Amino acid sequence: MVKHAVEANFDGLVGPTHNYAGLSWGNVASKTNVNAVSNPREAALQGLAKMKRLADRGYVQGILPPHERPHIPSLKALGFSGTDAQVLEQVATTSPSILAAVSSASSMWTANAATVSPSADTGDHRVHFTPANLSAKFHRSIEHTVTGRTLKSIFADEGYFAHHPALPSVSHFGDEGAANHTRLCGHYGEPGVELFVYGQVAFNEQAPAPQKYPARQTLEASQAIARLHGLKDSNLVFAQQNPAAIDAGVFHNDVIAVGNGNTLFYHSMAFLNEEQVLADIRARLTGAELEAVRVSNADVPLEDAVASYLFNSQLLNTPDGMLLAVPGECREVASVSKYLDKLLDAGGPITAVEVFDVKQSMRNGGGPACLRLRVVLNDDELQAMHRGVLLTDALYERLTTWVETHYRSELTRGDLADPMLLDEVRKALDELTGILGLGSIYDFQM
Ligand code: SUG
Repeated sequence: MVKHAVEANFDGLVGPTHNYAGLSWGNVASKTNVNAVSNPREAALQGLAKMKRLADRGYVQGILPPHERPHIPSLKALGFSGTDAQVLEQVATTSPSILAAVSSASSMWTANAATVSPSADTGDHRVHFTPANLSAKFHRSIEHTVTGRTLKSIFADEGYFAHHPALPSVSHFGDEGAANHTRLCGHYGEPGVELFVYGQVAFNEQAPAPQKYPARQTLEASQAIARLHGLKDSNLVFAQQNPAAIDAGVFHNDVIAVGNGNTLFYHSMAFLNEEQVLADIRARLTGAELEAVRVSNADVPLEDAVASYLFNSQLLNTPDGMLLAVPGECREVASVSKYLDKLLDAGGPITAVEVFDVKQSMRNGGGPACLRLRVVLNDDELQAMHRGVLLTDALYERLTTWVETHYRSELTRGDLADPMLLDEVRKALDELTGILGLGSIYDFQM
């Protein structure tokens, strides 16, 4: 019997060290805004406001906490030594780029936190989680340990939830999590089609690959996750991202496509072999017909898709159809704004468009969809998880006050070596694990 299930969205709470360090080659916004002055307080409040608006609409909205940054254990592993203040001083003087990397608040983009397969799809009928190794970028490769601890703390009941360690942290198994994974289905509680999109085949140097920017996800990583999660061939599609799109700044598939339910909203340049991808999905999707909403390059040129992050929108069920929750930048790019008006007139599955302001995150290449990890949960699983991380009015108020108390409103690269900043972060995060009831998840708490 099909169980009733919902899609819960777990947004990353932006951390107190949110800054613009230009760390992501291949991510246009990250490079464009390098050294801009950031506003961590505004960034966190923008994220909370997005969560609140969606929670108010009745969506199940969860929170994943930020990570401890600057991350002193990573610096010690690289040979910096002494007290925390001495470590910070040494790294700031000799290797400021390493300090920037271990200070990034990049765990906010929880679409990259993990790949999650709902229990309706998996071999043992538990929800499976694999934190992404994020091995393509050093600053992100240090996220998976704490991500794994957090997910285990929230989804602790082994009767319902299964946790795998991140894949081996080498380029052959480069894995960027749910940003390259979309699930299509009739109802959330029914078996779905898990679409894994990869940028490169690691063990075949002859296979098509981008020329300019790195492909962060390999086919081999996607296949490994499908095996670990016990997914069946009949529910799986592996699709290669168009290398030309990666070279135009589409560093994750969720910058050019988003799926929900029976609907895949995508740009004509998203996939290397578009027709085959659609045919593969159609052949496997049961209980619903695929609605393919294709945006042509004539309507929205690829560079406008990248600049506006049109496809990094959340696609959400409503009683009347689907809501596309777009970043504000979509109304600032003429072709995209025009397209959105046309989309609403077209009478397709997407029946509403709403704008969300996440500008602080957008300047680092993270739109509304990057900021959330989707976890499909049936009613029993929703009851079994730790509910202290689900947003309520009271929790929203509490977290807003927490941000206002602990966060700075200006941060530059020069501030990252300030030992006071590290103290502020630890104090704030210690309080946060208490607020969320998560127990000890950070290294400084162990
Ligand atoms: O990995 N930016 C992130 C953005 C991640 C967006 N996520 C998804 N598309 N799902 C990245 O490139 C920039 C940090 C800096 O430059 O300071 C950064 O890490």
